[in-house]
Amino acid sequence: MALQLLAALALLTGRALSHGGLANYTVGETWYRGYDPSTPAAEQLNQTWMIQRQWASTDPIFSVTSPFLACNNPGVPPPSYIPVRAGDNITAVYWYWLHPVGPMTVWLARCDSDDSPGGDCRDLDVSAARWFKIWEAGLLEGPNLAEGLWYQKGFQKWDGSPALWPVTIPKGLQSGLYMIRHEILSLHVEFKPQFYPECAHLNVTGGGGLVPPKEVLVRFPGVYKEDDPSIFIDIYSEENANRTEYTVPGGPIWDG
Ligand SMILES: *[C@@H]1O[C@H](CO)[C@@H](O)[C@H](O)[C@H]1NC(C)=O
Ligand SMILES: *[C@@H]1O[C@H](CO)[C@@H](O)[C@H](O)[C@H]1NC(C)=O
Ligand SMILES: *[C@@H]1O[C@H](CO)[C@@H](O)[C@H](O)[C@H]1NC(C)=O
Ligand SMILES: *[C@@H]1O[C@H](CO)[C@@H](O)[C@H](O)[C@H]1NC(C)=O
Ligand SMILES: *[C@@H]1O[C@H](CO)[C@@H](O)[C@H](O)[C@H]1NC(C)=O
Ligand SMILES: [Cu+2]
Repeated sequence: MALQLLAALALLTGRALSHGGLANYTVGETWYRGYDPSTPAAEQLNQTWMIQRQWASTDPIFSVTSPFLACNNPGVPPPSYIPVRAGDNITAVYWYWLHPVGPMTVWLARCDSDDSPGGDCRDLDVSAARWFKIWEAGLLEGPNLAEGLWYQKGFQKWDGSPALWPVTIPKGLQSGLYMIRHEILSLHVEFKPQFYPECAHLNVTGGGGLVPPKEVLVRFPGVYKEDDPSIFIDIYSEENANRTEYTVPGGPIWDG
């Protein structure tokens, strides 16, 4: 059944069967086009409409210490920003997504912070940035990790149409320039986690005075550890056969 589905999807979309990624963003009715690894880079990089950091392929990042864990490979910054009001939703639009298991998280990092005053997100070193998690979802329900319903399985349509992932920009967040980082972590291969991060530049307006506390700020790479049982895991193992709890890695959520 899985193979038939994959074949059907390949026909429907006409795309090579591989992994996937975050294609576009919407805020309200406005669409913001992201980077497309199947279109020549020269037609996209530095275009005034570009708001997403470059991800050159749909391949995952396999290492928690990869320099590309923050914003994918190579992560070339775009010139523009997605304007969004604090408290509004931004929706990530994925091409069909085919992996069912693992957590999904959304992170922000201030570009013009004390660390980089007046900073443009173009100049931000995303591996040195201080990220905070604003959203997460893991195992929603089900008998165990392998067969349960994860958000990752639930958000995709399974019919070849794009998958939508909305999150709310914290209402009280201080206005300013931020990076937004969406990460899907796929755990369907034993002890071989696959990270799919994509980053875009945000111009947040209408916010409050809230700044996340130091305790929730993390770095990529850095926050994930080799021995984290939520990351290096065999979901099919006997010991996980009845497990219905899963802790999303990366620490607590700060959502204002
Ligand atoms: C994009 O702009 C940057 C900064 O001006 C420049 O270094 C880079 O070569 C440009 N890249 C392309 C593909 O034009
Ligand atoms: C993303 O936007 C591009 C350009 O408008 C469009 O060709 C593509 O179909 C969109 N992808 C998804 C998954 O919506
Ligand atoms: C806004 O995002 C939240 C958080 O994901 C979601 O629960 C809600 O349904 C979204 N609202 C809209 C209108 O998409
Ligand atoms: C961010 O938005 C504000 C308010 O619209 C605008 O004045 C400012 O120029 C924007 N900054 C960037 C870098 O786009
Ligand atoms: C899982 O549950 C089944 C059915 O109740 C039981 O037979 C099995 O021993 C349990 N396995 C573990 C590892 O607890
Ligand atoms: Cu994949």
